[in-house]
Amino acid sequence: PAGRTLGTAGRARLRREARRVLFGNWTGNSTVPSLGLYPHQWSWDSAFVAIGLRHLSPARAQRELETLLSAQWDDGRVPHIVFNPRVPLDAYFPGPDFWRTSTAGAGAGAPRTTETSGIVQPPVHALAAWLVHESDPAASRRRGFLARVAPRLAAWHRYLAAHRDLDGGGLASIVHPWESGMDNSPCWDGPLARVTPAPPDSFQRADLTHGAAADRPTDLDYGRYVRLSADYRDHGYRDADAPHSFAVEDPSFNALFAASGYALAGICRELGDEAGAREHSDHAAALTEALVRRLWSAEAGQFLCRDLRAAPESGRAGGRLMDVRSVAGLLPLIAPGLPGEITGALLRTVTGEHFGLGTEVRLVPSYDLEGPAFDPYRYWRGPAWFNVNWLLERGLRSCGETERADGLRADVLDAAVTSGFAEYLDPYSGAGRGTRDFSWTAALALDLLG
Ligand code: 9YW
Repeated sequence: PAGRTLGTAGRARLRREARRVLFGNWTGNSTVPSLGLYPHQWSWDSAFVAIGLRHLSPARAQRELETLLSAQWDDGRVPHIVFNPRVPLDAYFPGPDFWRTSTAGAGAGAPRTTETSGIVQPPVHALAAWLVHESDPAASRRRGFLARVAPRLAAWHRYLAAHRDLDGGGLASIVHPWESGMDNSPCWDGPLARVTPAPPDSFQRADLTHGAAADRPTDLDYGRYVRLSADYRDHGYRDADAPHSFAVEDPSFNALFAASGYALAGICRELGDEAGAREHSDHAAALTEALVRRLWSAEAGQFLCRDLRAAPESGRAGGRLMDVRSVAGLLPLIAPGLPGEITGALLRTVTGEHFGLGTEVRLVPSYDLEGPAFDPYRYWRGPAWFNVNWLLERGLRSCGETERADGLRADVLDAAVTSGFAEYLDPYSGAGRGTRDFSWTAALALDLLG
């Protein structure tokens, strides 16, 4: 379907509604992704939320990021969840009584007085901080926003570079599916098959109280998520000699790392730190080079995930590329400096039969429309997500694909408002799935409104 353009009244309604969602989900220091389903602060959600909040209140957007970064560990990791102590323990699983980071994570430098999870999410934060600054540079300078967050962002990037390059090839690895932000992507089916699930009676899911079972990960997935988290916790969340039975190089995580590296270079330059700027842009360029060297598949016409625990192909880098087409493999479109032939191939893939942009679908799906695991309803196994489509819109625009970017922008705006700011959509019909009044859907729609 062609892009639908919102009229003036539609735009005003979207702005009003997005504001209602974001202000309704604001807790005083940060924003919850959703009041019922996700009642704490999530790491990459907060970055996307700040990108939208900057249009309503740059001060609040700054605060959102500062709150998250204040829960940073001494080793530099930014936890994927920061728990709100006022929320009942059984409202979300796994909660603070499972992760127990203030005690179990003491050796890795977890905060003593704030409970967090022990894993991470994609590093979108420097990009968000830079966009928040740009929305009102005078207000940002007055509060010394960038000077405040820059050392924490630099420590975060150092953590990923120093502790998560598990194969020494220049990319950061994820050690849990939740770290990708795309929890039950079919990419994880292979690597997870080697993980012994925790017994079903050893934990109690809370998500099914708010979401339909058919839209969510399965109990077997959860058993494996729990096993991986518990093993890391029981190792004190230390990365040295960690027993990670799941270790994957994810193109989306690393593309966001590269984009944030360039943003961090911009932040350093603004602060007059030329050496820091050079360091971060050199590192971002090296990440892009490593993405191409380790994860590009010319045959697939997209990036693939590398399973570091699989038997290596002879003569190649560690582990094995997985022949599974996730939208994660298209997100390097946002990394500046990709070779032209790769950008061209990515554009062919996103508009081809596997992802259908501009032809069969309303928004780009999370996984291959023709893949054996495709399911239009189940979470990251097919549905279209707003953060992914926002990133693709940005990537298309940066490659000069203005018309396609404009079309996608119009479709995202229309889908956001007609679905009631759904968490995700059936990519064909555009019908909302998952929870409603979802924060990053509202935030990123607001950002695309401009
Ligand atoms: C869960 C909060 C998070 C997102 C993830 C998404 C989901 C948590 O929700 O994971 O319990 O399933 O997969 O990307 O950050 O919105």
